[in-house]
Amino acid sequence: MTDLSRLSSSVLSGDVNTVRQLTSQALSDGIAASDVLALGLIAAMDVLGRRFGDGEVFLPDMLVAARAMHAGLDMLKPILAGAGVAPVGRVVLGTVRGDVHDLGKNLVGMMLEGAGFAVRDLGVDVSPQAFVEHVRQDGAEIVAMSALLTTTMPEMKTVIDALCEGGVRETVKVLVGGSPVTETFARDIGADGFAPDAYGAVAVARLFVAAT
Ligand code: B12
Repeated sequence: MTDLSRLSSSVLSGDVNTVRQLTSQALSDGIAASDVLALGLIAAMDVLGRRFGDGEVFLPDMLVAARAMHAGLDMLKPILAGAGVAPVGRVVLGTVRGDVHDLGKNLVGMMLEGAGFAVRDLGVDVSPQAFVEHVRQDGAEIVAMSALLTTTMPEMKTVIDALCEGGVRETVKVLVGGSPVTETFARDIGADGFAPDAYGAVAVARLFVAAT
């Protein structure tokens, strides 16, 4: 049976080839993709965050590890996302302006796709105008925003203001998340929902579409 802690270590050391090999092996061993994700890939990012906070690792280490995590994520994506499911709702997703963290956002996108949502991923460093334009273009029911920095969290409120000014606030539900974001913050900025992780994001998005 594949040792998922070895997968975590490979992510931490940025060993892309071993990450691919162990991810593939874990799946062949019958380990659920969600466990490979949580116990192998995300676990590594948690360790990395602590080490970065303690000054033990630096930005280049984080970039190298993030690239390795992406290699594993790419292999899990088709499994987590499922196939051929009719869209249950349309989501415009992005990491807010000034913020380039995208691993969590990508997971949220994958899980939503897996739950049958059509997801327009605008990427990172997304301007408020881009959110508004794509809500209009796609006729989306949900805007999902990610922020990983305390300095970029206020951008979420700027996007909500832009949705109001653009006359589309009433047509969408706003879902926010990212490690520094809290339920209280979400309420304070006038978002409709918050979830602490990608699984929670799906649960809230389902409630949103059920209510429309
Ligand atoms: C990898 C990483 C990077 C990579 C990002 C690569 C990439 N492609 O994403 C790089 C090296 C680029 C980077 C840069 C920086 N980083 Co950085 N980074 C991290 C690290 C180690 C991991 C983040 C991560 O990917 N976690 C794994 C994912 C899966 O978790 P997640 O993002 O939290 O997402 C989950 C939930 O939050 C939620 N979620 C996320 N988005 C959404 C959206 C919705 C709608 C919902 C419902 C839920 C949801 O669901 C996700 C899945 O369960 C964190 C530490 C940490 N452990 O968080 C620091 C961290 C976020 N970074 C930090 C900092 C300071 C920076 C820099 C400013 C460093 C610098 N001095 O330049 C820059 C900023 C660059 C910028 N302008 O954005 C700080 C932020 C501190 C703060 N409170 O503001 C952290 C916390 C590190 C630390 N301990 O200090 N970083």
